[in-house]
Amino acid sequence: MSGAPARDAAAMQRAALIADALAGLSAARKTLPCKWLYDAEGARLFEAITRLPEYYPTRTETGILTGQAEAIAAAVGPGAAVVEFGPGDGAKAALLLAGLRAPAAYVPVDIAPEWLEAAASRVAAARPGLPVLPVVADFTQGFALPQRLGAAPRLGFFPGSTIGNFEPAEATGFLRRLRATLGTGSRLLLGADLVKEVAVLEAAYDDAAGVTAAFNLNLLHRLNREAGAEFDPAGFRHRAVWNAALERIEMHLVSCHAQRVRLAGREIRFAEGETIHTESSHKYRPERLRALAAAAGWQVAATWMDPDRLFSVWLLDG
Ligand code: AVI
Repeated sequence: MSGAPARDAAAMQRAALIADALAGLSAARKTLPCKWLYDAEGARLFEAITRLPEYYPTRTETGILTGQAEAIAAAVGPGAAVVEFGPGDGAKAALLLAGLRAPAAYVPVDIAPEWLEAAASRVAAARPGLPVLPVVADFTQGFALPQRLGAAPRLGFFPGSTIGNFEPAEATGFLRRLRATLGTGSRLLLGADLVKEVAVLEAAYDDAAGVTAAFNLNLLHRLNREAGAEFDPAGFRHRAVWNAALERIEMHLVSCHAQRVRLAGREIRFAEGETIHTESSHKYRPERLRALAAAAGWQVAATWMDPDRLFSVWLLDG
């Protein structure tokens, strides 16, 4: 995108950010949708999080995809068209596609065209000759797959445990829409993080180097940059806490003192210790994940876990 369409898209994004911020920060319990964590700086910080010693999900899932490549390829079968939702840098797709038998195509789907380029070129390098057909779309909504896929069996790919960032009811709706997009008879390879010791979970979301804190606080910098807000990020601190009742890690920004912040012509008041809830990362027990999938019309075909049962990869039949 360039010129006027790019400016229009940026203006629409800014309007949506302001609307979400005003709605979320006017609520009795202040909240901001976690999708706004990912501007360019947020994406860079998230990339750094995935390499932290405390953040086990990425390396554990990668270990499963590598160690179980044969079993996954056998269960998926030959000729699959792999449709990845939110491919990031395409590293996991490259790993998956390297092991699959005669895949038909790779379709990375993302709302941001710049992400698609990175994924497309990494996969093209890992699997030369494989048709790579990027689609710019908001994959949380329905969208059309490229006609060129023909009758190739579809394998949706949603690694990384991003399913955990949805509220469970939203996750069901999302998985149902994926099934409608991919078509009946399709399959889905899904990564899901598992419930485990609280200390391990809290450390993964509050690392010693402070990268996750910077990732969370970047949301306030983003509101200042893009929405003309007047946050003093030094007046807030990062908190990651396990919510045992809802089996999720919550990220909050805690106001260090009573303060007032201007945002889009409004004044937002914070009491000392009041928080903005910025992200939930739900952790699943296998039986809950199975029930979630079933409620969305998917049946479990196979499950793979690491020996320490930190993380799980699921093959679902639609
Ligand atoms: C993208 N998502 C799966 C990450 C997670 O673990 O919930 C986002 C994240 N937030 C803090 N650290 C990582």
